[in-house]
Amino acid sequence: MNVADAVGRALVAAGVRQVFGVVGSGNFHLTNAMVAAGARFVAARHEGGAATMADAYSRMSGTVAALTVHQGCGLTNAMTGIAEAAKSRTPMVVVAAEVLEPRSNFYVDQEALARAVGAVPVRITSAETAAAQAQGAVATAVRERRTVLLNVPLPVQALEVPLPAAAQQLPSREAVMPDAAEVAALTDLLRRAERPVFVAGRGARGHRQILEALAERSGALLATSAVAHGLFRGNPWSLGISGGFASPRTAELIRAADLIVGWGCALNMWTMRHGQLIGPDATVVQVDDDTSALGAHREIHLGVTGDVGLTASRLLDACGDQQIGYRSIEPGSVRWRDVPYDDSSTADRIDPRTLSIALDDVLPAERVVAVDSGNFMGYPSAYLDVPDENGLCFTQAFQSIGLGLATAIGAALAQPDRLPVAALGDGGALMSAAELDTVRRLGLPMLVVVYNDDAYGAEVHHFGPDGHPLETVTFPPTDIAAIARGYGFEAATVRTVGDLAAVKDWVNGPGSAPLLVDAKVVADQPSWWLEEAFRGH
Ligand SMILES: Cc1ncc(C[n+]2csc(CCOP(=O)(O)OP(=O)(O)O)c2C)c(N)n1
Ligand SMILES: [Mg+2]
Repeated sequence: MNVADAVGRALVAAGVRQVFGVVGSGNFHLTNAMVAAGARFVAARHEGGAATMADAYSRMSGTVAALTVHQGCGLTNAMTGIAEAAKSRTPMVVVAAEVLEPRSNFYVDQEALARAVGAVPVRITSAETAAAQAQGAVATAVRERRTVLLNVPLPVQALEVPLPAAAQQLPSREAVMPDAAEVAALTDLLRRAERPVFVAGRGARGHRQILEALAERSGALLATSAVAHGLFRGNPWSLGISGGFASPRTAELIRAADLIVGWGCALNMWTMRHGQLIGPDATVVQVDDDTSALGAHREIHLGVTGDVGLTASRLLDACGDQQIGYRSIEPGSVRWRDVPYDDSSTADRIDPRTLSIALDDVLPAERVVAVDSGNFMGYPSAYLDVPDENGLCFTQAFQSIGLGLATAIGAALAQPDRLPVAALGDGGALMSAAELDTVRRLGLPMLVVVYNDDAYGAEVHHFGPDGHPLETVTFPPTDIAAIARGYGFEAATVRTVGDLAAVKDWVNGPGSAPLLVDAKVVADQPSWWLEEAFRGH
């Protein structure tokens, strides 16, 4: 056995079951070794897509996926997706071939690339250490929630390994026990609060039950950040998403809270609308198992270092009597789709709100939604209902456009019983169009919805009002439906609600091909969240 085989085998032994990539000579043997050891490999058409597929798969499956790339250019192509994963603390391993000879065409300082985007570089250095170093890479990804770049130099890959790697235990992250004094301090705050609101973030995913029980006991209302959307779905005291996507009623109720507890949630400028959702007299608490996250985005009154589940459970034990808290009010509807609006649809352009509501009605409840970046992104995020915290995959930590389609692919493979929905702008769709091939090749029953305004709408609305020239950010119409048909999709051009009959037919049909909807949307207004974001800046 050589090092390439040993590394592939060790990665799978350590828990990697799903691999995405683009295979070149440098990662050919590594990839085949992972497949031989039992992993599933999905060939993407661009490494940028492969990186985000692995990221989304890890997020929506709770496992650690791998990305495999060719040395140098394979890795640089993947960097945007790797940056997104690293910023989101996605446990993921990037297995990259590497050349160490600076005169090679493929040479680039791969370690520096990893560091530049917050990924952890690791290198396989010898035959003797190969298996342990590969397993160590997975362990770092899982235990420290990091995106790890595992560099495997070509000369090392070819070395003979004397013994096959021994089987080992799968790494896991240990739950951090909260400090008793910090729990006591939060117990006290919860007991005294009259209008407590819990805002659950990524770290709260998987802890619905205990958080609901504690919220019930302390009379708290429940909200989430965008990355935990769906966590409290169906709870009558759930306010939905906190932040830019919050409905007016949700924002009003959070703004009136006297205690805000962020659970595994950064309470960053997006989730707290640049602080505008925090009332002047509100006490702000953060619970996180990573001490460095406490107070990283805003001033907090109390930080509790601890696992969300363990901390909530300690608090429930300590809280004592049931309290009315914030549950004396009538929350009313907190859904965006119940907010009245003037439908701006014309004969040949559909209002993006009308489009989103109609889609919400026609799509099955069991869905997994991925949203790209752009002016349009608030509509699918706020108007499309999702079944639980694995129903929206939100790869927006780097705010890159072009990740939405690959996100939907990774999420679809992680949640195979759900209808995958990719909501994209025309800019993001055209940037990532190569992965339409991957959707079709995998036979995914995906709906791709393009909110097509023939523009980089975010820029148009940012700069248009000041009278700047917009030729660099506006485009002649592109027939994205025709492009999709070329990739083997069914496709529909949608200008009116009536045109959405095609989606209904597709949902009720055999689903033998994915469907792309090229929705020509009204483009004269910036979306509400973008307007607010501009104001915040
Ligand atoms: C990789 C990348 N390039 C550029 C940008 C800047 N940018 C932000 S939104 C946007 C326009 C996106 O256009 P589209 O996908 O059509 O969505 P729209 O804003 O029109 O709704 C651009 C270019 C970015 N965020 N990411
Ligand atoms: Mg656009």
